Amino acid sequence: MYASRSPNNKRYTSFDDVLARFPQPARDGMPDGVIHLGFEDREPCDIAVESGVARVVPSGENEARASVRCSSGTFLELVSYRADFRTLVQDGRLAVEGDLSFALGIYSLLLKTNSEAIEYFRTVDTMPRGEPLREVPRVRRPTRGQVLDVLARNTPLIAAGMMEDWRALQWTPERVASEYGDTTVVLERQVSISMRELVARMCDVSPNTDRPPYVNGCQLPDAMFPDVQPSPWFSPRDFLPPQLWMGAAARENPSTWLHRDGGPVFLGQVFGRKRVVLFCPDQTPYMYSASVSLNTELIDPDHFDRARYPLLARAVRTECIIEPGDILVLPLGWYHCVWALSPNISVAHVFANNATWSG
Ligand SMILES: O=C(O)CCC(=O)C(=O)O
Repeated sequence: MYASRSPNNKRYTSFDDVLARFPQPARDGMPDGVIHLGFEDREPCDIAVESGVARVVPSGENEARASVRCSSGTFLELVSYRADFRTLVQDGRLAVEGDLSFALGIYSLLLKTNSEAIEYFRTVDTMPRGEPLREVPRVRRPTRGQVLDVLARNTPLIAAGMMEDWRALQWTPERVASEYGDTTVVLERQVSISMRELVARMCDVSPNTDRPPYVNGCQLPDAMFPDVQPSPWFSPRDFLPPQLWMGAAARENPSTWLHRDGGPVFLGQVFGRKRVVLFCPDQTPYMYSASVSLNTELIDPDHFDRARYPLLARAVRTECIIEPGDILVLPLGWYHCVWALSPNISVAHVFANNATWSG
């Protein structure tokens, strides 16, 4: 599937393409409600979730559980994986009111049930494989050919020694606070915080804190861009803007819950160590993912309700530890759950879109 560039492109070209996606099944567990999409440059649109189905309904007739305001161009960028939700909110290009989780649920519905994406997931979920992977191979300075090979075989790899030209490898929380202290980043639930305050809070966490502050993939602030290099193997155009993952260890809890992403991920470890638990896409039958999608109901594969999720006990997992200078190459469809083992900084590059990858 990585052998050639697909002529098809997952990008929506018009708002009518978005509307054509409805009706469609809502995600498992999504509550009923209406989202009001108010555009600066076109008619508003309301989408309702009722009894597990999302459909377009006449605008303004129902009380909205959440409402979003932006230009239609921004909206198309957002749902085409061309812009990051948090960054748009932070930049004031998109405003959300009401139930944020509901708004994010609708957003993920638009992103993730795209028929091409479903086809990609189906392909990796069902491709023939040999023995389960016992250990993630660590390769020093793999070539582009080696990386293409692991992507084609859909197996992960730890690439060591590829970040030597990242100035970010010199980052420590203290250094980041002193160089980028006024820079704002976004924590979970859209809370903005200055880097200075984040570092102060993450370095002052009691070992018993279950959920210390964690920046979960917000767009790397512009000021920090020059310190990281895009993947050495591909063009910067193939990636979403780099994402920052930064914070303290959360006792036994994962820093980032179990999930999989819309494209292969290159997770560059900058400071501290991380434990990553991985499940191959062929384990999907045991993962309680809502049909073929990115999300699973499970959030922590170490602690879960065995009566409710009995199949997870059958899933084969692989674990690895990544250290500063490692890039974890995660091909499409691999579920991953991540624990920061200490104060931690990572930068991820995610393929923007399988279909526009220009290998
Ligand atoms: O480093 C983390 O906490 C999570 C990274 C991740 O899940 C991702 O890049 O998809």
